[in-house]
Amino acid sequence: MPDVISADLVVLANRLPVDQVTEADGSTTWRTSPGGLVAALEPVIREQRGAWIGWPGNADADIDPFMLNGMQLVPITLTACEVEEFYEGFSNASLWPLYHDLVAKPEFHREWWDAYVRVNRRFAERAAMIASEGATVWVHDYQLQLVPQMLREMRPDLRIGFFLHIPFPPAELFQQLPWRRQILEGLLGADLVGFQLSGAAANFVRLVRQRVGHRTQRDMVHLPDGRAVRAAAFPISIDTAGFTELAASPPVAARATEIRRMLGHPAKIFLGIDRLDYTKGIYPRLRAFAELITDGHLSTEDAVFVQVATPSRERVEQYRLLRDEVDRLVGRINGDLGRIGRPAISYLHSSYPREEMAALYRVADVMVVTPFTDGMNLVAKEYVACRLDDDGALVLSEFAGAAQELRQAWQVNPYDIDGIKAALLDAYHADPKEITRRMRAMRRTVREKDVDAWAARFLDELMGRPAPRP
Ligand code: GDG
Repeated sequence: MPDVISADLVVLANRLPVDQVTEADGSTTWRTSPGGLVAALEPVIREQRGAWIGWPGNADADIDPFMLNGMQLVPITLTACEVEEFYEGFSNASLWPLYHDLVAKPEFHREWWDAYVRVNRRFAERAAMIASEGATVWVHDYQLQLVPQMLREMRPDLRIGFFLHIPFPPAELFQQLPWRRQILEGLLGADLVGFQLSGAAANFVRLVRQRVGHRTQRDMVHLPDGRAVRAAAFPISIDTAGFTELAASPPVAARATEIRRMLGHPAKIFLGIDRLDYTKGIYPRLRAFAELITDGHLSTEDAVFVQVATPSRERVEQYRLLRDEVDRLVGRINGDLGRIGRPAISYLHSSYPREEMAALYRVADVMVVTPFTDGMNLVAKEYVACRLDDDGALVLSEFAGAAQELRQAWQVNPYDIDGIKAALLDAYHADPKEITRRMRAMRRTVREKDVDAWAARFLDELMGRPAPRP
């Protein structure tokens, strides 16, 4: 492999933190994708001469490593068949539904598993090749759970951390996985295994005790070779200062005013922003809102619901079905309840720049986040960060990880449509003083606990683990 520079810090994630863009003259360049993870890790990686290993997003792309914004980016090639079996198959049609409480039914296929093992090994081999002696390696998420063990076998001198961005299921569900033991052993290759919530860490430790038979003590797993692995919670967050600054910028403020005008100045704007995913609970929230209109509690003059559903995993069957289901629901609601120029739901199946997201957060009086289950949910935190005047009501599923920190939200059970209706109405009619009291407390939380603090806490903890014994 040409021109790889050895690195003291190596991050592995399914995707590289960049998107390929085509310029006006037809040439292609790379642009950093605007996620919080990238914002948090970019300065650390730059400072430590670090590298990021990931898939560039196109099948069969064979791209040499390159530098961007002080990060060394190392693309991993996936064939079209691997995209189908490793990414769409095992990652998103086996693990994703299994880890999300069976909201959809997971499918298990042995050839998907074989591709998962093969691709995990490719990532591990690449990391083994570029990590410098004694380097720190941070592996991310459910697509790469076998990497820690594979990498430890190749390079016992490394410090290895793993962070799971999605929920870790209780034993009763995890046990369905035909390759449950391999996944647990894969994760145990790390020195530190991080989860969003302490309940997930406890699930993991319990499963390791039951299924692999290792001795455990509180949050520690003791392996027969004398190594100890710590499992703990590190709730992720957002680039709070970045979002607040963006929301405060004059173009975003002007755009927020324009959006309200274009929606016809309703008394209140409700907002949902999600990847179009069956875990996000889009259906029950739209039904709840529609029923409030049908029941006469709200009218289309009082309220409009703006729902942004960002296209996601469109080649996976369950996601196609979901899209049809939401399309039908929105069509029916608007057909039944809308009037000319006044739809009940303004539905946008599209992805937007960050500025537009910030303008939407600024203009929304009631933000509705109702996942059936969610590792954290950053959208809820982003909304809070953008509420510069300490106003705005957040209706939040109690099954989102964020509910443990954003306690002042109107919390709901997403399976209980009457409960969602009651919370929406309560948030709609809430006294401004009450709204401010709640929002102020939540703003303090996201200010104090931002994504930089999250990354620093994880890396400090990882560096503080006993030095590996090569
Ligand atoms: C996984 C876990 C965990 C969405 N649409 C657009 C857009 N977004 C951005 C949001 C937000 C992010 O995508 C979505 O993050 P979430 O946390 O809400 O959900 P997942 O994608 O499922 O993320 C989740 C997270 O990992 C981090 O650990 O919290 O539980 O499932 O940042 O703003 N951004 C732009 N345009 C869009 O149209 N620019």
